[in-house]
Amino acid sequence: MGREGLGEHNYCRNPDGDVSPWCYIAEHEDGIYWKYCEIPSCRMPGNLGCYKDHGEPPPLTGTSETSNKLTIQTCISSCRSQQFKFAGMESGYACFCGNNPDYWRYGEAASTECNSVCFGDHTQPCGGDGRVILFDTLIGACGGNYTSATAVIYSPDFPDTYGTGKVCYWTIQVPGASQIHFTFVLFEIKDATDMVELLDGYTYHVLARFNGKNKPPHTFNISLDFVILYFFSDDINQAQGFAIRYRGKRLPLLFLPFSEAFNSHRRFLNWQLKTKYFISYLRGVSSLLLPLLTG
Ligand SMILES: [Ca+2]
Repeated sequence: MGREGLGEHNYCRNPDGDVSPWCYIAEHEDGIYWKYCEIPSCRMPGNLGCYKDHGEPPPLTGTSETSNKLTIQTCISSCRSQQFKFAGMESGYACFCGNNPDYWRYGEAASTECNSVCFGDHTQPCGGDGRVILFDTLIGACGGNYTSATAVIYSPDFPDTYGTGKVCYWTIQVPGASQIHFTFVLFEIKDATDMVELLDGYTYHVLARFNGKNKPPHTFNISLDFVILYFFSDDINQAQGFAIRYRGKRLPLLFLPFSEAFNSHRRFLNWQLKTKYFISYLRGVSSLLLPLLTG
């Protein structure tokens, strides 16, 4: 990849939240162009990779269709609406859906072999000749429920621009977390009417609101185990949207704010007292029962 880049450096990077890192290259016919780089560990989460397809049967055996307007998200949306977990694009115009856990069975290929442009968006990769690029259909969904310790949530229709009139909610509830750490990997919203909000999952109180005028910090923490992510778009000025990573964090008692530490200490004292009373209660009961049983 570095050898193909402009100059001697390896300038593969991903400033625009694309499906893979990329770099500018010098093409003989077209002048300067860009290509995806082969760095599998740097793929966007949910891009499952590039796989070989020998045709019969294909890696995804649910349904398939072709379209000369294919984009990554038109295929993902079609598969998602049919309740499939995976979506795959091939040769720029073919879309496969399926739930096959063994989609890798013909072998993984270099991501550079899945560089055929999508017929509906020439900036997106839609597989290759005998190569299918696979995605989780959760990408670009309008809403969902997340309980895993960490995940990345994308704006609706990602990596296409988000649609008009979207109203989406995602619940993020991480059992046992004392706070949730958020990172905006990508934030591209052009106007002040489209917005991303974070709400307290218990009270629905708005904790933060970000839009094209009020951009979010790169990372921030919310001291809750239950947060709701909300997205709204109006009818004009659509954009790429966002990708936000969250990670639930457990803090040791030592690092909890004093009031929380005091509360857990008080709960512990309450528990000790209750246990003590319960033991006394059992003793009392047994002292009543004992004469009955022995008598
Ligand atoms: Ca707008």
